[in-house]
Amino acid sequence: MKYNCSGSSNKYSLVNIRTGIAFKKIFKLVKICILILLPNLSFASTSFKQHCTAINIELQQRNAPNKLINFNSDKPISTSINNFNPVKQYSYKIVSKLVHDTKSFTQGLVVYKNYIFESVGLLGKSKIQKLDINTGEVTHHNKLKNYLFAEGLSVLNDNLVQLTWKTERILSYSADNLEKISEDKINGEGWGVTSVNNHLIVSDGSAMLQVLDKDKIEIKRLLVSSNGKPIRGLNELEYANGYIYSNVWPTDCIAKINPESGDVVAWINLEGLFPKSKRPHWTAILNGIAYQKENKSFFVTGKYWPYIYELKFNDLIGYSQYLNLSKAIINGHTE
Ligand SMILES: [Ca+2]
Repeated sequence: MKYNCSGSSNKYSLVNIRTGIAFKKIFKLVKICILILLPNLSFASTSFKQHCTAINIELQQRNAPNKLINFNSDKPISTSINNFNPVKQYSYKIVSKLVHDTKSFTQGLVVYKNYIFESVGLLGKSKIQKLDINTGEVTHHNKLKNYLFAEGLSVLNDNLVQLTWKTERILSYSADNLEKISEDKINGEGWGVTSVNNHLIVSDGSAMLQVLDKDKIEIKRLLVSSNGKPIRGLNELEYANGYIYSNVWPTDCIAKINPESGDVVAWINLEGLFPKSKRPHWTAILNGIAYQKENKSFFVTGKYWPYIYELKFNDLIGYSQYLNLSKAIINGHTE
């Protein structure tokens, strides 16, 4: 194409425009590189090392080997992100550590009457156990039938309730001695469970939580999203102080969820709690969250982890600023 520019000023304007376009393209490329590299740099500030974001979680789920699951009840994930607002990031403080059985494939954790109760999974190895809250020692346990794969655990009407993965059964136990009381039908896969006001909140690995009444009948569904993006892989749950806490498979991230809107209002990144280099298997992720009202403490552990950690959350460490950059790039503009 030949430009018919008679004046020198027009020529220079054209050069300036071309230079400006080139710089804009370079600037956009640099921004994309920063987005990809910065979260992984060891010297990056804490606010840039947030792996607990909708985008990073989706990436980890895609890259997880040997996926075990069917995400079966949520809508397809949208590729666009709207209504972007920075999501809070909380830090944590370790208050104490209790011994935890490294053979326990932890699927659920709950505190009740000053004991910790744990659900342990895998076919042929599933059980429920009661632990001393001061030492972590097992005081009682009850093994499940070999065909049941234990999942989440909570308390309803003073009894323990335990989900099973694909057998659509929910089991009830005495909190005193873990004797089985009843077994009921439940629909769909069972992953995590928590309770509030005689209702159960149940996850199935999708971005959708089911709310069940005391008779285990579904009365409501809640789509969980962060910045408008559904968060799939909701797993072990805990209700505390008006919010639902859920870890997100297969990460060590906990989402703090508004139970009315389903919005993730904060993330807690527990990746540093038990080093990945010491884990025996990629599935050895965080998968137990229990809240003790009296001390306002969270007890957390993971599959095969050697400790149950007593933690305090809350100190705000920042907002995931680079998410705004992600949004700009996804939407095709970087200004
Ligand atoms: Ca729990």
